[in-house]
Parts: sequence; C-alpha cells; structure tokens
Amino acid sequence: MTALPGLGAKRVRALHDELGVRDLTDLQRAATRQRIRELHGFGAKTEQRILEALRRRAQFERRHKISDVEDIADSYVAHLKAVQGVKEVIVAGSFRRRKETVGDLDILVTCKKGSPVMDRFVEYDEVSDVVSQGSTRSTVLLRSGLQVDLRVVAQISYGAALYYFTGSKAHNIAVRTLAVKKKLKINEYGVFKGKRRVAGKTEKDVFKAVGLRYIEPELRENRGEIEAAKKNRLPHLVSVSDIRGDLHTHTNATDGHHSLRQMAEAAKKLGYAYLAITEHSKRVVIAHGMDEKRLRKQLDAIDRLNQRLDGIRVLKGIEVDILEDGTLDMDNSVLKHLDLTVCALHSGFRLSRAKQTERVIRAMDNPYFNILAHPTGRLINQRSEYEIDIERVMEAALERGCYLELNAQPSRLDLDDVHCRMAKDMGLRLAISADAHAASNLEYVRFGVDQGRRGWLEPDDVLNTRPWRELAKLLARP
Ligand code: DGT
Ligand code: CA
Ligand code: CA
Repeated sequence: MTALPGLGAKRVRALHDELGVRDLTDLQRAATRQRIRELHGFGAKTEQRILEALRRRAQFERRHKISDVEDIADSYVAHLKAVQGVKEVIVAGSFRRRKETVGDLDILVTCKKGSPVMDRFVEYDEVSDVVSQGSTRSTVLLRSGLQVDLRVVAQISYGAALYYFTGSKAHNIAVRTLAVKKKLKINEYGVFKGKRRVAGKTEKDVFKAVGLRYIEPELRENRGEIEAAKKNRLPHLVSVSDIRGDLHTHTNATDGHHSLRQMAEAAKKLGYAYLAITEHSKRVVIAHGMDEKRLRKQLDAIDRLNQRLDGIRVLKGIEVDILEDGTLDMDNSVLKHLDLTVCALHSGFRLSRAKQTERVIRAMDNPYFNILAHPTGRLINQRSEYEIDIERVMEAALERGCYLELNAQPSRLDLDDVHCRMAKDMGLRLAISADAHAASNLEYVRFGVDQGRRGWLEPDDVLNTRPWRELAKLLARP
C-alpha cells in the first residue's frame, strides 16, 4: 500500500488499526464507502486521492514490476526448497525471461513421490487465497495481489517442463511447429518421436533434439531467435560482469543521498574503472539542480578526489535539462570542461510528436551533447512515454555521434527491449546506466542489463563495457 502516492507507513498503519485495512482490496472498499475521510488526519481530499491512485493502478493492468517481485520469488523458492523430498525449484515464465513486468509467477518443482510440497505451497505465509489445489498444479494469490502458479513434474521431465513454462507462448508455438516438421512432438513432459522420449531431462537436450542451439530465456519472444539459433547466429549477450563503469549518477550535492567520495568508493567496490557524476541542472529546482557556479565548484572537488583515489576514475558529467526550445540548461563555457553530458527532458512532456522530436534533435546539434537519458520518459505502471519519434531520434544520434541511454532504474527501464533491438540493428550504441541516487542503487544496472539482453545487446553494443580510453574516443564528437 505504501507504493500508492500519498500513503506513507504512518497512514497505512492508521488505516490498518482503525479500519482493519490489510490490502488494496480492503483499501478500495473503505474508500468507496467513505470510511477513510472520517479518520483523524485524512479527510475527503485524501480519500479522493486514494481512489484516483487505485484507478490509475487498475489502468495499467495488474502487472508487477520485476524488481517488486524478486524478493517474494526468492523467499518462496527458499520456502519450497526446504520441503522434504523436493529437488529442483525454479521460477520460470516471464520472470525467467526477465521481462520488465510479470503477470504472475510460475514456479516449477521436481520432487520425490509423497513429498508434501503442495500442502506447503498453499501454507506459505503471504498467501491470501488458494485459487486451486491439485496434485500436480496449484494456484494461490498473495496479499500483494500477485498470483503464483506451481507445477510439479518428475525429474525426467525437468528440462522439458522448464522449457515449456519459461515460454513465451509465441516462442513455444513456433518451436512446436518446427518440431512437427521433424516428426517430433514437444510438450511439458519431453520431446517424443512416436512414443519414444528422445529428450526432456535438461533444457539443452530439448534444444538439441529439435535441431537448435541453446537460446537464452531473455530471447525467447519469437522475434527471430529461432531462425538465429538454426543458423548459429545467436548474439553473445552482454552480462553484468562486462560493465566497467556507470555514466549517470547523483550525489548529495543535489538530490542524491551519498557524497562524491561514498559514490566513488561504492563503484570501486563493484569493480568499476570509472564513475560519472551527473547532477541535475538548475532547471530541476526540486532536485536542487546546479547552476554554472556550483557545477564549477563540484568539478574542482572531483579533481581533488581523483588525486586521492586509486583504481577508479571519477568522470565529470552533468544531467543537463533540454529546455523547450532545444537549448541546454548550462552554458557551453562550462560544458566544454566535462568528460561527458547526459541530456534529459524533465518538463514540457505535452509537446506534439513532431515538436518533441525536433526539440531533442536540436539539442543534439549542441557539440557537447553526448547521451540522451531515459529517452521516452515513461515510468512503468505510472506514466506513459511522451510522444516522440524514437527511430528518428536514433538516426539523428547516429549522424551526430551521440548516444542513447538504457536507464536501468527498475521503474524506468527506458529504453525498452524493442527499442534496444532497434538501436542495435541501426548500429547505435547505448549506455546502460543506473541513474543512482544512492550508493546501493548502482546495482540497478543488472535490471538494465536484463532489458538490454532482451534487446539482443552484446558487449560491443554497450558504451560502458569499454575501458575509459576507448570510451572517451567514442564520446568525442566528430
Ligand atoms: P506473464 O505471466 O503474463 O508475465 O507471462 P508468462 O509468459 O509468464 O505467461 P503465463 O504465466 O501465462 O505462462 C507461463 C508459460 O507457460 C508461458 O510463458 C508459456 C507457457 N504457456 C502458457 N500457456 C500456453 C499455451 O497455451 N501454449 C503454450 N505452448 N505454452 C503456454
Ligand atoms: Ca507468468
Ligand atoms: Ca502463470
């Protein structure tokens, strides 16, 4: 409930203690019956705002951000692993394909005969409703509103079941068609030639049996991966260990939580070779954005820090606002001293598609423009992207030697997978950046890497897999 705007921990407690509100369904009921306005410190306006937030949530279907379900997935898996007789426990479905949102969790289990796994599955702490319970499949609803499906199969079918329940459905159907052409039958129990099982124990065997190279889960969307697997032309996907630094971070000099030094040390701990500090510019008043004078002061601080630090280089950057006329919110006389700029829209989202596209491209004409941050502005489950012709923006970036960002904040993941693929196909490299506002946020990069993998990105397609010397050359405008 605290995820709803305007509902802090204190208010959620009051709702619980006074009205017995335990989840979003209770909340909806209490608000509709106008019970909330009676509470001390709430009022009719707050009640209206709660209803509005609930409506907005419903609008964005009932999909859950992947970052929101990771903890519950992990602890559910741990709970099931502890059950007597259980062997394998794994979350399949869109979660395994690392989609930015998941509709539900699909857990696959193998176990010995007589294991009490089904009973233990429905007894899990967070379960609010048992939708169905059988001997090989069950479904529950958790208090958070998340649905979880469980399937139990024999060990001999583990690979086939994992393959089947990882999906996507479109991918499965395409592979099944391929199998039929080879006179094979493929289902969640195995790959069969007539009655004979020819594969099923591991996923690798399943792929081999139908004549394909192993396809990473993130690619299984029927977007050309099957053709590529046939021809042995699958991409060698980027992974977190390829990332050598972050190009978009904030400190407590603006709206971040940690100091320059703390951020640099956290980056060093991750094994990074460089970290760009990119504070907001003055236009973003609520983030205490910097003007020319404050930025110059910070550049001096970075110089001093670099002299003291070993093994990591702090890069001088800024997240500079693109103003409505396409100019940048910082004088070029200061921008020219920076190692890089990330440039972003934080206002004027309502311009027409043509005007918005033109605005960004005009900004790219500035020779100090390097990377377009969170290019579509969408916030998952909260705000749609603004109108913009991303393909045209990518072309313009290519022409000028600029780049786009894949912002790795799990609420942004902007660009999305389809746009990443578009960039790759055009030969436009992307920066995968955490946009960290605290030291621990640097780890968000893994969500960005997952999204990039879904967009077929290889290490070479990602700017910040390069050592600084190479990266500096790529950033230099022609
Ligand atoms: P979600 O939950 O909407 O984020 O997406 P998924 O992909 O997790 O879909 P879900 O939970 O409905 O089903 C899990 C997997 O099971 C799906 O990715 C592929 C497989 N599956 C489900 N229904 C079918 C079907 O009708 N045919 C085939 N071939 N596979 C299916
Ligand atoms: Ca699912
Ligand atoms: Ca499901």
